[in-house]
Amino acid sequence: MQKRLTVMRESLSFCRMCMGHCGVVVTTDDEGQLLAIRGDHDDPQTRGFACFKGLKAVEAARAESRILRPLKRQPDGSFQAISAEQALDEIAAKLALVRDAHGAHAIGGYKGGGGFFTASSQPLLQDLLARLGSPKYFSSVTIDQSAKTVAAGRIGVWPAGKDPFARSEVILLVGANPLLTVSHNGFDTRNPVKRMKEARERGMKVIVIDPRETETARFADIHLQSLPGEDPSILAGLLHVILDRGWEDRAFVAAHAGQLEELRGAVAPFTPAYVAQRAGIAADDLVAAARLFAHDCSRGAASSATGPDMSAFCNLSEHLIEALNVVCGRFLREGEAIPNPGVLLPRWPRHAQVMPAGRWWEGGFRSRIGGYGLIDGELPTGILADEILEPGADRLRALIVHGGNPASAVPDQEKIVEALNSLELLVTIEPFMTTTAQLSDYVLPPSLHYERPDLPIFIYESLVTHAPYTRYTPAVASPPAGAEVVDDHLYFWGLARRLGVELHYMDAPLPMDVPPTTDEVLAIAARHAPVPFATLQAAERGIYDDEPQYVLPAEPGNTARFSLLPDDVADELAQVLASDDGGAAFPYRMAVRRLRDTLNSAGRDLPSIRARVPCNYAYMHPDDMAAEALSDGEAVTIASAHGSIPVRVKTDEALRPGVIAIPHGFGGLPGQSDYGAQGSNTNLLLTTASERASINAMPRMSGIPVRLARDPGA
Ligand SMILES: Nc1nc2c(c(=O)[nH]1)N[C@H]1C(S)=C(S)[C@@H](COP(=O)(O)OP(=O)(O)OC[C@H]3O[C@@H](n4cnc5c(=O)[nH]c(N)nc54)[C@H](O)[C@@H]3O)O[C@H]1N2
Ligand SMILES: Nc1nc2c(c(=O)[nH]1)N[C@H]1C(S)=C(S)[C@@H](COP(=O)(O)OP(=O)(O)OC[C@H]3O[C@@H](n4cnc5c(=O)[nH]c(N)nc54)[C@H](O)[C@@H]3O)O[C@H]1N2
Ligand code: SF4
Ligand SMILES: [Mo]
Repeated sequence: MQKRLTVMRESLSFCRMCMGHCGVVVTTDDEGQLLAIRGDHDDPQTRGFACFKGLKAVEAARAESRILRPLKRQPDGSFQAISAEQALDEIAAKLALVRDAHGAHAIGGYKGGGGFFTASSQPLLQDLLARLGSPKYFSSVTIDQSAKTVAAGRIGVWPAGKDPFARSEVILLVGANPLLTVSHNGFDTRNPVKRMKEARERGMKVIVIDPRETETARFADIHLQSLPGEDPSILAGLLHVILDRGWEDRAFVAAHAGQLEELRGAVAPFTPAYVAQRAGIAADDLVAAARLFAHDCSRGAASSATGPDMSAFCNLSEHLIEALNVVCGRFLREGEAIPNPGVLLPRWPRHAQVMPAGRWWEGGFRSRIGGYGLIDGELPTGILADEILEPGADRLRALIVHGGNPASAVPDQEKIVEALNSLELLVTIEPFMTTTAQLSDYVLPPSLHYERPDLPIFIYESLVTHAPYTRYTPAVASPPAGAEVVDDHLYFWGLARRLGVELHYMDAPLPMDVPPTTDEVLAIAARHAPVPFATLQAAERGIYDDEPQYVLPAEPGNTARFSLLPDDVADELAQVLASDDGGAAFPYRMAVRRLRDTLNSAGRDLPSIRARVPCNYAYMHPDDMAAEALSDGEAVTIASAHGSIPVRVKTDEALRPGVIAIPHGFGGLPGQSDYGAQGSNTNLLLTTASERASINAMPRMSGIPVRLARDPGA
């Protein structure tokens, strides 16, 4: 028998699993099937970097567990493959019934990370709901870092942006590990280890506030290894020291900030001694951090990631981080070049002036649940379960999930799963049988990233890409033979057409007679690019926008100011002073942390990822392990005031004593989870009832008081 010759083809593309957007070289066979992926050493942005989980895209595309045809749940709970046309007909008919019986408000949607990283479809769930007349749009953003939006809405915005990473003498990172997560708006994450080394070589100082000596903290000049949940005190303490010693940027504050004296008064109780005792750090280190940031250096901003934004008083922490930047004047000034003024997004004039606090959530739709308003056009996911469960005319009865896994990702897993189970219709656009897919009436499988043309996550381009750069990728691989998968946007288009509404991509109406190709949609996304779409498509490793944009002088007569201490912020600071640590019943604090080889709950079906990370460990400092007489791998139960989970413990010398760090995204459905095979879901320890933040309903997800018990069954 003659051996069949396989023609291999190499194409350039970029990974779209996380903000890293690593440039890669993809190898496919003569049928377009993925054979291999490697980092592209000639990529101008990421210079060869690519991570383990990103490179597992080959395995994901060809996985046995990948869903290749639309699935419909049967009365016995099993799933049957049906055609996409049948699935869309049935889903649209059911949505129409719900709309006719209960109004459009009964239909909602939740978008997760998979939906955000699909440029041709990322705004479409929200648009479909808006066209139907429903404000019930939720996303993973409000169980992530929406505190940043709240802070901007309470303190104000400097449209020119903060001091860029490349020009910083110092950066202050609060609860962020960009060297591992390749994700951060104050750090250059294009090959982050390389960028950190280069920045250190040019002399940039690094201050880190984190309970763990993370991959990032290892580069720090000062590491405040604090207890989780104490950022409000630490940040108020830094402001206290700075204002007390007169290290603020007086000219900037005089010109652009209001309520400095009120802020000074409010942070006065947060003396170094008080903060040290609360946060478990040395008072001298706090003063040293304030000195390095505010006195010794004059450029470079404070920024954060999930650590403070998932802990109690998240909105206050973010406010204080921004207050540090305001008080120290860490913003681009008139005449300076903006690192990435927007390549795909339209440019707009950036004046050296403040856009005053907008408090956008105070106008517009308000939920009957807690009176919460919209954060950046979204309802907070912290109330999603209540929106479904709470009886009443406005009850949510049908939910479309786009590239997300709320059954695993949303705090208080029991409650969110009960809510998802009680829906009249749950539809999930998702390539794998996630916990959410298991609960769904229909699962609609999309093509995976190398199988579709795409752009980077351009809605955040100025934050993510620290250069005026963008790129396009064509589809470089084909879905497996026989697969009935389409690019995500076609599912939204198919539903919109059947429901008789005209779908828009951003502001542009999509043709509703013939389904738009992915490139047609991307051309709309790229309509503001400096080159025609065809030129962008032809540029294999992307394009730069050579036209610099400079910060303009303030507009004449502009007197807008940052609000350093609005009343609600003052109230929250007072509440911090009155708060305690959970008491002796809960001697440890649980902290969030992420793992290098997994991305939230995604990829858990892949054998190679399972082999590396079979379950999530509870990481503890060796002293705590010794005090509890525990050794690596021993089974314990971790309990909060809300729930408990089984886990195995593992020593982590990088952690501070008193803290237990457990990664999220593991475990199956409540009651059906096998720890050894799946790990445990930390959202069973959390509640969305009593520990929801004001304004964005952010549940407390880190700094949770917990106790540990030996597992009697182990
Ligand atoms: N306890 C606790 N809970 C947390 C967190 C925590 O730290 N602790 N972190 C929170 C954070 S920051 C986030 S962002 C959320 C994440 O919340 P989600 O985004 O809801 O959860 P993921 O597990 O990231 O799910 C993404 C899904 O997208 C799918 N997907 C991948 N590619 C595509 C695609 O091309 N199209 C489609 N349609 N789907 C695709 C993946 O298979 C995966 O199932 O979780 C939050 N939950
Ligand atoms: N490998 C990998 N990369 C990812 C992800 C992943 O799951 N895996 N997820 C992606 C997503 S959705 C997101 S949102 C980003 C998140 O990106 P990061 O926020 O950088 O994620 P973490 O590694 O969890 O870093 C949070 C840090 O906060 C610390 N911390 C915990 N509690 C507190 C606290 O109360 N205060 C302070 N100061 N620190 C605290 C933790 O020790 C940890 O080092 O990462 C993205 N990238
Ligand atoms: S860091 Fe990993 S997951 Fe993120 S874009 Fe790069 S290869 Fe993909
Ligand atoms: Mo996230």
